[in-house]
Amino acid sequence: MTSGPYEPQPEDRFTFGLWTVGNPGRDPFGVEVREPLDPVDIVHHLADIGAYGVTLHDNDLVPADASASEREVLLKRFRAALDSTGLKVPMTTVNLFTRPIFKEGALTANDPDVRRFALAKALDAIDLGAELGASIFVLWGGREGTEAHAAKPVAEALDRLAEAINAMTTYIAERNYSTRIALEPKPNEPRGDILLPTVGHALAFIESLDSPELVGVNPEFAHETMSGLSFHHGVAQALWAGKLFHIDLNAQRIGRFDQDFRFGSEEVKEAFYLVHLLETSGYSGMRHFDAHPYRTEGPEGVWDFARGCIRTYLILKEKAARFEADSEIKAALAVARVPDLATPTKVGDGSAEALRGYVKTLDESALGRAHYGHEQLDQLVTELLLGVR
Ligand code: GCO
Ligand code: MN
Ligand code: MN
Repeated sequence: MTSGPYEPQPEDRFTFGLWTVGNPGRDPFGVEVREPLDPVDIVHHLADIGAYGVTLHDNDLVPADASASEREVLLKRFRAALDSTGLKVPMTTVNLFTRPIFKEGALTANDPDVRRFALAKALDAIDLGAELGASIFVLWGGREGTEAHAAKPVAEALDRLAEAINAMTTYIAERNYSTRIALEPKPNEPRGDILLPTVGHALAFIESLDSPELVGVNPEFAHETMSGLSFHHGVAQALWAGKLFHIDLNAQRIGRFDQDFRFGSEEVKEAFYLVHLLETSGYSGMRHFDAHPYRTEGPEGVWDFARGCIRTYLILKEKAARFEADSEIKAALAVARVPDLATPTKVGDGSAEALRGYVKTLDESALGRAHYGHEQLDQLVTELLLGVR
């Protein structure tokens, strides 16, 4: 499956979480259907399919109850696998959602002792990431939210979240780490409502922090789609703000549970616009897959899933290049006046007088009669994706 033009290259920067290919298929209605995978085997398999790196939660690699010497043994084995395959660990994260202590929240729990516990765990995970050479630390607040809304005033919870992230950036600076933090928005699941539900909420929150330059976002396809939003719009705004530190790729249909499907398996057009955006924007970060194989799959299906994520990305990357080169599409973009969006609105010296004088020369009804050819443009994109151009 990975032959020909869709063979991944290291510069494609494809990465997978240990918890993605290693997902045992548990869901709210059913138990595990696959055996746990050894992180070392995952590293070797990922290298075989052409991935650039692997990512992890602290406890994907080091169980919470491991002693210091057990931690060293696990890390040594894992490092040996990285060294022999050349795989990198560009991102690590912290599990602040599985254990019972986090049921009411972690960094925004009402109980200060739970918050202290969560913050200490996050600082330990930042150390682990630095030890493994990761430059991005993802923070996903899965439990930071509510069902019973009376139980958590949002503004105070945001104060506590900001306090925790400020403590993390202070720690990063004290230790001279090169780590940057990427906040991962999600609207719901597992909580009824989660704080920082969308990319937009996260971008606004970041500006209130002590070291906003160290904090960006890790948008996820499924999460923005769950909110009914266009994923590539959110990613475009994150890029525009200089805040796209990392990205989680998967697939999701609007209005469904958190599906975490193989990249490109749903919403193909949206996936195309996303890949086109990443590939034309100069984004140099990871293409990270945070998805799960279907629960129907056994051990081989897991790798069909992983190869499928990469292959679909590369196919869409090729489509993006064709989009750029297609002369009919270029002409349709001109009809849609896309190139003119780059022209500043300002007239003359930028004064209101210059603007008003200019507007007097315009013919409103002529402007109102303009057509933009969007049907033709969108049909061309549709045909490109359907493989007939
Ligand atoms: C989810 C999230 C997680 C996070 C991961 C990193 O919906 O479960 O996407 O997979 O990305 O925990 O913190
Ligand atoms: Mn998710
Ligand atoms: Mn994610």
